[in-house]
Amino acid sequence: MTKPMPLNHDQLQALGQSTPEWQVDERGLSMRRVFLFKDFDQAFEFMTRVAKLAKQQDHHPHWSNEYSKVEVVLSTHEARSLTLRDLDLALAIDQVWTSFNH
Ligand code: H2B
Repeated sequence: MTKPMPLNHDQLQALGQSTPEWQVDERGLSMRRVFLFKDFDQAFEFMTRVAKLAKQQDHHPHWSNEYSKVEVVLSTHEARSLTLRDLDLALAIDQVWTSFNH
């Protein structure tokens, strides 16, 4: 796989439009979204589905779970920044969230 490049200014602007629910940190190095579910089972089911996506995309979230809350932070370690890999995973995670019965 080619080395991922940090997103440039225009790409960061576009990111805000395609994934508006995600907060990009002030230096443009990571993006974060919190997901709230009915209970732990739902949250864990969501994480299971996201874990499969992460495996498919060979790109992995930094995340935490406490009962019904899942916090996801995306960043590309290799680039020490946000890259298109984060955007792709964020879009896929948003689809999982949309398909969820929350
Ligand atoms: N996930 C994230 N978030 N950043 C990376 O740079 C990364 C990864 N690198 N998952 C991948 C795996 C890399 O280690 C493999 C070899 O492609």
